[in-house]
Amino acid sequence: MSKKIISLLAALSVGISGIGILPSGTFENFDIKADAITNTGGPCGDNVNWEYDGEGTLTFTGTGKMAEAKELYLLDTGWDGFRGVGEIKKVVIGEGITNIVDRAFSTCESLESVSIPNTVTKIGELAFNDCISLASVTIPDSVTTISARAFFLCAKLENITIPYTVTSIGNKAFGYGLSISSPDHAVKGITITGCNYTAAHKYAKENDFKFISLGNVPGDLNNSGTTDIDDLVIMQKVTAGWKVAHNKTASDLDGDKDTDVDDLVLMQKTVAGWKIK
Ligand SMILES: [Ca+2]
Ligand SMILES: [Ca+2]
Repeated sequence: MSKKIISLLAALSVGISGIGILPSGTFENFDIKADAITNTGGPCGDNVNWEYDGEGTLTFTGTGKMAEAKELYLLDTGWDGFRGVGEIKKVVIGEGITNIVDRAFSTCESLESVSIPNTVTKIGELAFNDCISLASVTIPDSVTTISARAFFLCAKLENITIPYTVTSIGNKAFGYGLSISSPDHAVKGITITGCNYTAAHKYAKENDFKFISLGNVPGDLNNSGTTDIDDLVIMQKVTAGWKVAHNKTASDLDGDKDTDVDDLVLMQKTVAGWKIK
């Protein structure tokens, strides 16, 4: 679908919402009440609201899930009229919100900064598609899934750090699309920073992108990209004095340059699901 058509649909959407006849059921998981919609804010989930300040900042507040838009190509959100050049420059997603929906900020061509809280676990498909002004993004370590083409056509996004909590990265999630006419070309200078053997490492390898290693995931003694019961078993043997092959930098969890029972305790907590800083 051409950009002109998308813009037209967006404009229509705003027009419709402005005169209060937006049909209910626009979102799959949320039954919109037409009278609750204004062209500067409204609900987009059971407990999530959006608000546009008219000066470039789109803010989301609340808790839980943002609602998914229903149609594949219709952007279908209340803020559609502010996509495109010259409008949304900054997106602030409030602490407590757990996802960024598919196509949430697709074609927000002036978007320069986005704040993602460490409650978000999933970044949806095409969420930041064609955000041509976006030069940096911080992915918090709450995120586990970055969906296909999440940052597609973000030609300025050359450096991206992926936390080891991310276990799934979709096709062309980032690093692709210098322009709409060359969607298969890698972004110049694309560099991924992350831990060895993780989804980030695999994505960099598969796409032949430069990878800057942050070392193993803390506690990943067997180079699997995750820290789990297998690593704990190795750690128990190491701290009991056995000679077992393992990644020595990953075993020193508290950073005191030695591997001992303190590290074993931290490892037990990690494997039990505690977040160790
Ligand atoms: Ca491991
Ligand atoms: Ca130690």
